[in-house]
Amino acid sequence: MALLCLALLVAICPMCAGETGAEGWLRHNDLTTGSLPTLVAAVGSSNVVRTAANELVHALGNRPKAEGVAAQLPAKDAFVLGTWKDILALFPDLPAARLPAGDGFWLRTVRSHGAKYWLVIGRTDRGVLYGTFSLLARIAQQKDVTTLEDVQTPSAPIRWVSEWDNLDGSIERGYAGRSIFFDNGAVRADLTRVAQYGRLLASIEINGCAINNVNASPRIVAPEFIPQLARIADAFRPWGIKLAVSVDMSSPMVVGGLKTFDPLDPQVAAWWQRTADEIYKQIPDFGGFVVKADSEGRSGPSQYGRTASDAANVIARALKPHHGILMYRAFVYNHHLDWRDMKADRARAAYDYFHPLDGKFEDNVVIQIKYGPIDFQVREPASPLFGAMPNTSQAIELQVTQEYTGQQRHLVFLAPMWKEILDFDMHVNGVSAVKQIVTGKTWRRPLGGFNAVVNVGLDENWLAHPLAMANLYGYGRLAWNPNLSAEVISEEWARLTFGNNPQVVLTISKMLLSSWHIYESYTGPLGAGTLTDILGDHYGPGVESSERNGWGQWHRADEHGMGMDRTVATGTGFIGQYSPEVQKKYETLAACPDELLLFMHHVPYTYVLHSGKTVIQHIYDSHYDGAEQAAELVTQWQSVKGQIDDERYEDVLKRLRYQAGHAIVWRDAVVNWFFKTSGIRDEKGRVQAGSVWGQPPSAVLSSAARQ
Ligand code: GCV
Repeated sequence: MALLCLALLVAICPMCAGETGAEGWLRHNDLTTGSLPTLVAAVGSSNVVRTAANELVHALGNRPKAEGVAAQLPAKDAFVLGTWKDILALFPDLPAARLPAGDGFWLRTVRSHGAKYWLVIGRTDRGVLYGTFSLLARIAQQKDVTTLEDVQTPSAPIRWVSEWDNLDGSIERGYAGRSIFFDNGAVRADLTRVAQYGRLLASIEINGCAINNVNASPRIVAPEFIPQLARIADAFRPWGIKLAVSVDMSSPMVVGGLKTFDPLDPQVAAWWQRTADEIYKQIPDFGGFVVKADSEGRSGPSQYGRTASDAANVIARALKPHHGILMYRAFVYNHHLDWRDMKADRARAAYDYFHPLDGKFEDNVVIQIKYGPIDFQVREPASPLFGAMPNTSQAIELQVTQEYTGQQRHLVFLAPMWKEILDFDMHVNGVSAVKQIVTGKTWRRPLGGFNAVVNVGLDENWLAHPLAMANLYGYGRLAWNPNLSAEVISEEWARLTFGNNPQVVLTISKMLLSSWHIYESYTGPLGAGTLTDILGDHYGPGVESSERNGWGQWHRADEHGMGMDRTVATGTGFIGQYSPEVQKKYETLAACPDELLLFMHHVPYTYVLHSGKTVIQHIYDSHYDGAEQAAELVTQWQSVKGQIDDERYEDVLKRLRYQAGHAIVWRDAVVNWFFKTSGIRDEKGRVQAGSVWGQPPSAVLSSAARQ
């Protein structure tokens, strides 16, 4: 066993210099370390444990103390980091029963031979790294770490992120610059940012990253590309992040030169096997593949009359000998639906395709299901498919990248929305909240978990809006422990990102926690979907764009009323895809919650909600309230001036002012459209008389920016 005592290496924390946001929540510049040891001992030879030790040394670096390499446990107080078998050799009295499963960790203080030790123990080396980050986060939040006894176990084995990067360096739905992975058709020469991203991800216990667009270039698995992928895997490896890639079903033809990609063709199976073998030869810890097939024009098994299970299984079998995972996306739907057909319904698609295939997948296939049945809208019910595949492993797909939720130009903290979905009880098998299903608990599945689209870019602060990083942080924390509350997560993030000043923490947490509802109220009323330009860039108001096309994001608003009738009784029958208990919540107007009313029912504008308002008055009021609250975000932020660094203060202020202006643009476009369409007056008289009424959006935005 090697025991390495690391000297504290740096005298000055280099991150204190500027507040660019590059360090995210890992600034390490507010640490009170008075009573803590100055020595860090890494036990064993794992590179990941060494990464953990270096992180600790780096973070505590203002208290240098050279010790060099020691052959045995230091005779003085120290942090001691290692995997269970190595730590047990040094501390044989530790109770083995406490050891967590999977990538879990155990933080414990012990006294031995007159010294005190802060043990960071993992069953795996990743566990040691996660324990170290957890310890540092406590120190940074000024929590007492003089005595520790904490065991944490991850909720699920799959805690991945997905990047929609293209090989030319562009990013589909990327809002923070170009790809950190690719440029000009190849992997970048300089992968510094990849390693830095690995560090951020590891600190929130993410263990896999699929680096390319699910609309995948077949070239990603071409023989000449695999060595390039290996370089990315090398950059991630010290942080315990497994590399994964998205693959296109037609790869055996396009890259392999075969005449077919029929998943049942033996030559196709052999090609996938050869490809997987080659990848694992060069990247032994490769995570696996993500597949988008038969969706939005992508190639897929339907071209050969085959099913999703045929397609998934041929690839999964190739990965299986190497312990690789195949994430097959349930985002499969017909985007040429007939909008005149009142029974047609895109929301039904995932269940209709995948439920009949339950139990037909290899055991290393995971069906990756978007949280709602449409597409990352500001409000959707939980996908009914979560409750319909008891014999298949599942993962929930979330979207950190704010495609429909303001594109990182609006502040929208998504953890409260994700919590509502994760906590939603599908009533299928006793313990059956979505979080219990996707983590494999409900049906005792061996695999399961989380994958979120993130789309970080070369922008120094990763996601463009400094406050958008709360979403990445929140995603990781929930994937690790979906029982955490949005309140706890927002406070943790605010402390780690902006320091421990109570007023700053309170203000930022409050802003984060209110932001989803604010955005919802000026963009997507009562579950109608985000009323945005769905045919273009999914940004800004575009009420009409959802209708009269095959994409199926219909809200069916006309002069009489609004909403999709998805009832069993008179509608598309979508509600019938849920368990009887859930059907009861949605099928009748009396039971259906206001916030999902227009997702489930078509009603006249004069229909009276549980809130006591009519639908039309709710639309008017919520848009005015939302725009007002967006303006209040500016005022709230101004209260932290001088209490945080100027760089991030000014950056956020500028964005919030823009948001306030854009909320007015949204408000006016939406209320005007509904007034013109319904002919029903706003009972508060604002819709005709509003002071900015009729101004072009550019005028509203520039006047907001000047405020
Ligand atoms: C990567 C939506 C997005 C697409 C995305 C797709 C998907 O339709 O707008 O950009 O494609 O979802 O999740 O596959």
